[in-house]
Amino acid sequence: MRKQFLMGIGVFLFSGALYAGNFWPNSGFEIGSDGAPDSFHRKGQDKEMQCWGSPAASGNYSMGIIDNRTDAFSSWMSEKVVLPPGTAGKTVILQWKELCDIIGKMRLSVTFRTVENDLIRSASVQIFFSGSSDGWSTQSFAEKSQTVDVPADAESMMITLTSSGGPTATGTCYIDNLEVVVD
Ligand SMILES: [Ca+2]
Repeated sequence: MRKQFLMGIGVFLFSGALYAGNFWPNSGFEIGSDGAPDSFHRKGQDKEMQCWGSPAASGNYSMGIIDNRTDAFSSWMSEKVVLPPGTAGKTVILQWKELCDIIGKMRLSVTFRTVENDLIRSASVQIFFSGSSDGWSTQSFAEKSQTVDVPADAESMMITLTSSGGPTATGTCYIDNLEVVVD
């Protein structure tokens, strides 16, 4: 019941906000259950570091990591998202909003897999976060984007937010409005 209610709110809030052609599910992180947004699950050494809730750039939820340990890291790993037909071999644009204050590095990791579920290692992309994002002092999310080449033999894509840019990294990083469109 709660999930249906949230889905209704999500569609209402974001029907006009999403970029045309976005194929990443649950971009605003508003839909979820059991302490996690749909499409992502908890990974890493310390599963108490992940957070799902406020602050948010849209609606009531962002997805984040608050890492206060220099000896451990934490991650939110997405499920496999099947690429829309015709995406393989092209370039996609990742767009997201971030609110981060980090000592060391955290990162978004983008990976691709073949139809046989083999990781295409050469195509993996790491997008690093460090320091304070624009607007941190006023708790405003900064808008970011990054182009990523999709290998010709890719069938699916995964995105991971992790505080492992070295386990000594500490700080806070929230992301919201994570969208992927074909360039
Ligand atoms: Ca949101």
